[in-house]
Amino acid sequence: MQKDKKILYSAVQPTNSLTIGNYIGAVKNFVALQEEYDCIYAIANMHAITVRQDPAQLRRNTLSLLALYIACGVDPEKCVLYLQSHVHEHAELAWALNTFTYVGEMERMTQFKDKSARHADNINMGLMDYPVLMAADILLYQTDVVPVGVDQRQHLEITRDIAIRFNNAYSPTFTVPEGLFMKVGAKIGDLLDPAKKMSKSSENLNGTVFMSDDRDTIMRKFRRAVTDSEACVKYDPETKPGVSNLLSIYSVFTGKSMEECEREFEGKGYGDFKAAVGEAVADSLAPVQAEQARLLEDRQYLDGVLKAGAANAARRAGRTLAKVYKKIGFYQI
Ligand code: ATP
Ligand code: LTN
Repeated sequence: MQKDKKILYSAVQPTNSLTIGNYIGAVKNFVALQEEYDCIYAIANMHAITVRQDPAQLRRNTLSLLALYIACGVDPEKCVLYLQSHVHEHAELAWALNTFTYVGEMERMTQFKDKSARHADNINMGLMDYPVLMAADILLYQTDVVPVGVDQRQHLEITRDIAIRFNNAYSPTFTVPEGLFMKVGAKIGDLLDPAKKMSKSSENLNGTVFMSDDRDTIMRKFRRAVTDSEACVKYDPETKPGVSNLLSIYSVFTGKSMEECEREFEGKGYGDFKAAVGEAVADSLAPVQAEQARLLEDRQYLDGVLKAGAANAARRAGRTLAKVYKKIGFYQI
């Protein structure tokens, strides 16, 4: 056990294929962080069913996300990598935490309001309870740090509130986690509407670049990306949201600083700029896609990773849940 390292937890839902927004805002950072922290990464399939999923597709997406994690460099030897539904403590802690969460708080969550509007025919209790399950995920592992995109900031705040509330009602039980938000790429915008976050569930997917897109599709999507009429490649998210979004993507995929990127495109037109961003993304994704495909052929290896991950996660989660059950007065034999 790595007691000297801080505990870091994050998860991604296996809905659809991941976008480069998910990659930049989440998975890419997971790789860099695994050296410094005691990392636990989950595939949040229990969160995924808050929106109706096709069962066969959900199973496929689960393995595909696992393979993608590993293909991107998340190392199952260095961190805990597991499937949320394999560890029953998540559902159990979520139930207990429900009694420390107010209906009004959940109704105010931005994501709940957005998703209720988008899925008006299925505003189920799970959709509303989503942040409590997320709090259970995080608190079960005595997490210190949670790297997520800014869209999850509100959920992290409520996790902290619930932890503090529980600790005050009994005695210190949960570590109160901190969010870790990256400076560049915390919110990648839609290529056609950069004010909106790039999402795998937009109506128009021409502004969303998927990790699984081939080179031609990637080039086409970047060619059509919205810019402005200035013909000047400068980073200024306020006045130039489209160009700044493309610069952020370019900077992340090439590893160059923003200044370097700006200098590279001095005096160049948007056509050249957009083509260069597309090339950089396609070049970076090609080896990841190849490795993901190779891993997906090796089901035995992937199942082994999930099995080891679940055993490890369950051991850690079990300790916290036992403490909680004792404090709330569940009789133990
Ligand atoms: P959807 O796009 O369907 O609304 P989602 O991608 O937000 O769903 P998750 O798959 O759970 O939902 O997100 C995984 C991670 O990716 C989270 O940490 C989230 O903050 C991050 N993320 C999602 N979209 C972006 C984005 N456009 N820019 C940066 N980070 C993002
Ligand atoms: N809701 C998250 C996915 C998620 C998560 C978590 C992230 C589920 N459980 C715990 C961090 C910690 C999202 O990113 N959309």
